[in-house]
Amino acid sequence: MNSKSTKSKLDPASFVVVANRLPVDRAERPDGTADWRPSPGGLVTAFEPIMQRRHGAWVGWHGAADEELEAFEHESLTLVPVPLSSSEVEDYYEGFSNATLWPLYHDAIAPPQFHREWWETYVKVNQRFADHVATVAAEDAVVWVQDYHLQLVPQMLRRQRPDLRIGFFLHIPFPPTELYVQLPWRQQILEGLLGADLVGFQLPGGAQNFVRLVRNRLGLETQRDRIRMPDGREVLARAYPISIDAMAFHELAATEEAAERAAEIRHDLGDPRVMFLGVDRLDYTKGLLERVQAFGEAIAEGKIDPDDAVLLQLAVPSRERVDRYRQLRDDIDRMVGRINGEIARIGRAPITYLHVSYPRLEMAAIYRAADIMVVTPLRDGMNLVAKEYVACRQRDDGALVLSEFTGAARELRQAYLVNPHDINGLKDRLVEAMNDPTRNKARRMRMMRRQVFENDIEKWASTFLDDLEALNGSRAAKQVAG
Ligand code: ADQ
Repeated sequence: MNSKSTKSKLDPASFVVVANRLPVDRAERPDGTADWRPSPGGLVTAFEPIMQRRHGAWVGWHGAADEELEAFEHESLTLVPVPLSSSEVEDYYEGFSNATLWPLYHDAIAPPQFHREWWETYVKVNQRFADHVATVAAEDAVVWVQDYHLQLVPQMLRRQRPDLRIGFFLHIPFPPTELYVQLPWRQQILEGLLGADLVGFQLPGGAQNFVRLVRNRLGLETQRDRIRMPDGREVLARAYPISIDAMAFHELAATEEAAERAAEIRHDLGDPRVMFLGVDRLDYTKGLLERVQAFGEAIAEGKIDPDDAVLLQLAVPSRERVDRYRQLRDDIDRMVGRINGEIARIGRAPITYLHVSYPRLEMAAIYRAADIMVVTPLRDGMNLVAKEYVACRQRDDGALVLSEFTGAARELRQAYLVNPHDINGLKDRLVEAMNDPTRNKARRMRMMRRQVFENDIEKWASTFLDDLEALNGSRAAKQVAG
């Protein structure tokens, strides 16, 4: 990978993405010097063409605390690292972002913690991100701010740079009023988001929650998805369900290599008749315990035959410095151990549970190998795993068991939808997905494949950006006219 540090002043960028993390991870060259590798993720894929068409920059933390780096070019992208100290990582990232906002926005599945020092650091760090953007953005540039870590950035940026067109997208759910109002800094966050011209959510429900809050709590005038600001601006709040690079996943899964790996994986799992699959970040919102429990009970009750079926569960550890995540990891380890201990025979465990992060090709092979994908979050903004599984089908086969509480459930209506809190219902759905006649499964999968291919990440990004430009077009027109 060719990365070169640009000590010289950067050319101003006409399109700027701002996210907590830069889209690269540091790797070491054989000679010990540092290099950067693109971190896998749909966002980079979505923005790449736009970044190349316009002069694009990405502003974000580079992942190491207490280190300041110069901006650098990486594969035609300008990357602008924002430094964070270790105490800022604790208070802004692990604290306010992941122990206050994350649980609060996910239905308070875990109790959100409110600490004033975390909030103060969140404000300080958001300001730093805004300052970096203000320095790199060209006159009239389009800036797209990503996610819950940076909800104050739109307002902070607008104060410094009223010329910019600012979009914001929230990747996680926006909670109902009753929950949101617990937040001691509820007003500041609403005002922070209202600095944007366009505020995007995964689902219409999130956009409606937001509009209702600004009307009732800030007393602003609203009309459907439009909010009138005291300064005469209009802010639009609308849903843009995110997706994946469906064709890239499909093509990866279609390769000879993936086909061979898929066969090998099934063989290594003991050539089961039915392979169930779970793929998640290890997070308490993902419903891992419920899934494993339902699978274990279905086996114990003879509804699923362990000689016939296995569950492969991949769970990449995340946020391991947050207490609640360590505790979850122990709970799942214990539950999987208990189920396997009670039911397994030598050489054959019903649940294979792995904490490994795999490259894309291996993921595509695993999806291709699986007969039944089980996605059971208690709350999830979208859930890309469900869409990745569908994209990796080579025919209208396989089945998706999907929680009603994911954003994806609104689009993938033909999945075997389930309430993951209802363990008996979940068990029944697993069994139904396993035993449903092939033609029923094919009908469901055909429609889901169409949905995923017609609504890919490229469409998501271009719809959002077209709306953002159109809005500003009309604002500019009004200014010219008025
Ligand atoms: P996440 O909560 O991280 O995303 P999700 O949408 O499922 O959840 O994305 C997880 C990604 O990690 C997928 O692309 C998946 O392939 C990858 N992954 C998981 N396990 C892996 C493994 N073992 N090895 C390699 N890759 C693995 C947040 C929100 C979601 C929203 C997305 C995008 O919580 O609701 O869908 O952002 O907006």
